[in-house]
Amino acid sequence: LRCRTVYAFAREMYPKTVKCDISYGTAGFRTRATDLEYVMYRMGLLAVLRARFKKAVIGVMITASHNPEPDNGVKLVDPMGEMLEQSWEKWATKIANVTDDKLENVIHDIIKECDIQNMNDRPEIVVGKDTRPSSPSLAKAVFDGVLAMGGKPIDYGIVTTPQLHYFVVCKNTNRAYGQPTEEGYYRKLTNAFNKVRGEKLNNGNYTNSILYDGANGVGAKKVKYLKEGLAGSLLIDMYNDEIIGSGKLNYLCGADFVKTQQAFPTGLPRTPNTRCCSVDGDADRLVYYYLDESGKFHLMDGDRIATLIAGYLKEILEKTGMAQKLKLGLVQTAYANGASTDYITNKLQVPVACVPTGVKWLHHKALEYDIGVYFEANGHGTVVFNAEAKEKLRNAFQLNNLTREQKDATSRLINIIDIINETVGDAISDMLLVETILHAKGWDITQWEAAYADLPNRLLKVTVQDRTVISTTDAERKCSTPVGLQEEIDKIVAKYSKGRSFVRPSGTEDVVRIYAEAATRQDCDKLASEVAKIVH
Ligand code: 16G
Ligand code: ZN
Repeated sequence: LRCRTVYAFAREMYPKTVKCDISYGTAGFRTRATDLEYVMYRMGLLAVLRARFKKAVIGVMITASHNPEPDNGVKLVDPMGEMLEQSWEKWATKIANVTDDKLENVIHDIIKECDIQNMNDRPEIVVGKDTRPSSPSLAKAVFDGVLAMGGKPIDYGIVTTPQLHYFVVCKNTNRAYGQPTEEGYYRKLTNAFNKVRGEKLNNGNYTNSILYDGANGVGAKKVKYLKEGLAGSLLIDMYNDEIIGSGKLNYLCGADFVKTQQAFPTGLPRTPNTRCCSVDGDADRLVYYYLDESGKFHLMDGDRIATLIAGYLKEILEKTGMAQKLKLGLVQTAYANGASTDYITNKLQVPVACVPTGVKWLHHKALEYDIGVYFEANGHGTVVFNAEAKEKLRNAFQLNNLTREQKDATSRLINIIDIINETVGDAISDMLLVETILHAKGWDITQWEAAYADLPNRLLKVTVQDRTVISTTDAERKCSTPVGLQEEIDKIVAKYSKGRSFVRPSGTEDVVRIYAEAATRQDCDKLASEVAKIVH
């Protein structure tokens, strides 16, 4: 009977309205909201199959992150907060593109190939959405899919993407990670933050206030609750908080705008030397920046945040006396500024790994360290601690053979773990972590910036007939096809001091991206345009 409901619903309520295929990419499905109802319904079906297969709670997040307001999207969240496992991306693509009359076949294929036997289980599917006007009706399509397939949808309403990841992990760890409620999330973060900060709210050149750009989205809505928990320990001055239906989501503001335009967002007061930060439309990215006295814009992107965090964790680990026992590492992508990689490798002496673009690669690699910091230059990242590392720290704290300094550092580090949302990059949690470190160091934003100077860099995109002819290797730093392209790039790059350039097909747009950096702005722009010419 249930199966009949699944297909009848599909035909009658959520017929496939779009002919051209879509594919489940690095950020799930993302397109115009008006083309997504049947996709959402089908993702509801798939989420239940995935949950039965994993015998765990699965998440569904409805968001198009930093895209314009008329877009929307969906991604599935795996049991430990990871992105949907790659081998299932192909099922997602298949189930989204099949015609209504073949939907049944695909579902049977999945059940058969994955050998799902517990088809009568009623797994929980936690569903969240961002503030887009299209999100409520798309969420209803997900619920209908979950119900038709016999799952139990749990509606978390409007939440940030990282909050949804957190809820999934809380549920699957039997609450060991925290309470699976919004209140539990704020309490965990703010309690830890307030504890580490202590009585002294300002320190050295650090002042405890910040200008916050909410991108007119969920990141603005949620900070209101965070502020209650902070109880004045950090003063967040909120801007761009017009939320539902204003049409202003991510418009001339937000982390993606600030990073890609390298420009100050609209809506914030242009007060010189003031620490500002922006989050994106689903609050999983964060960048910092300020204007100097002459009005010049200075950006602290994901690379800067990563080096600040990795440097600080190294320092504090040394103070705990456990630096030899716990392996710390940083994961970046090819887009990381060469100066940041240099600084972290040579000055801070923290090992750095490079992986392909996309959170799943970074997260996975970071798990190879005891303490793994990962960040994309665009501001998405977090820190993951393995279970053993946490246990070692907690055990050490219980022992009586630590010096006062070691004990303080250990307790600090244990609290810092609770400020961090380890399940995925989280703008709100990352902001609390950055503020904690700047406070501990007594730094204002210019002191943070002084650590190293970014190499001038440029990102271009070119449209080609078929971007799939370009394939890459060595974490996207080299092209393997078309044959000969890499040699040409190498020849061009060799002409420039500190030159570096690579090209890769985008995973989210029909374009090829070109990245270049060099010792001077002029060289960098020349390098980028020379490489763009040979890709065309
Ligand atoms: C997706 C990725 C993001 C990556 C971006 C690159 C996730 C959740 N998101 O948004 O990490 O930076 O794609 O886009 O993995 P591109 O392939 O178009 O350059
Ligand atoms: Zn995002």
